[in-house]
Amino acid sequence: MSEPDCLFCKIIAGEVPSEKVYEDDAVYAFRDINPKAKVHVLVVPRRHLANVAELAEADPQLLAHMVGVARSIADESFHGDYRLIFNSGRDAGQTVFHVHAHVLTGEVLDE
Ligand code: IU
Repeated sequence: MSEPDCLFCKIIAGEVPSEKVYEDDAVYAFRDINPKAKVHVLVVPRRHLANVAELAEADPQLLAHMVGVARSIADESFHGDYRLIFNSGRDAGQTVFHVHAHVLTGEVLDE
């Protein structure tokens, strides 16, 4: 289920270092190296799927679980408010083709 050339598969496997925030059987969450908010965490399913549409089709419960993890991170680091972003496709800014949710929280966010 992991792809040999995928950066996030390597991070999940511990082959590339990351600052872990949370993990369970289904997801791994770590701090983005280039944070766009005081708290910027990437929530990544262990299962390698390319984008959010593929994930929603293959395993909608896993997508729902990721949303729950995002909410928990926001509960712990702020008062529960957060922005959740899935870039999907190169022209939308996706650079890593292993689906991930950007969780932005920890401060009042600009619009
Ligand atoms: P994107 O939605 O595919 O653009 O998000 C990829 C994110 O992965 C981006 O915000 C990067 O800063 C982040 N990232 C990282 O956290 N660690 C890395 O080693 C690399 C990218 I390369």
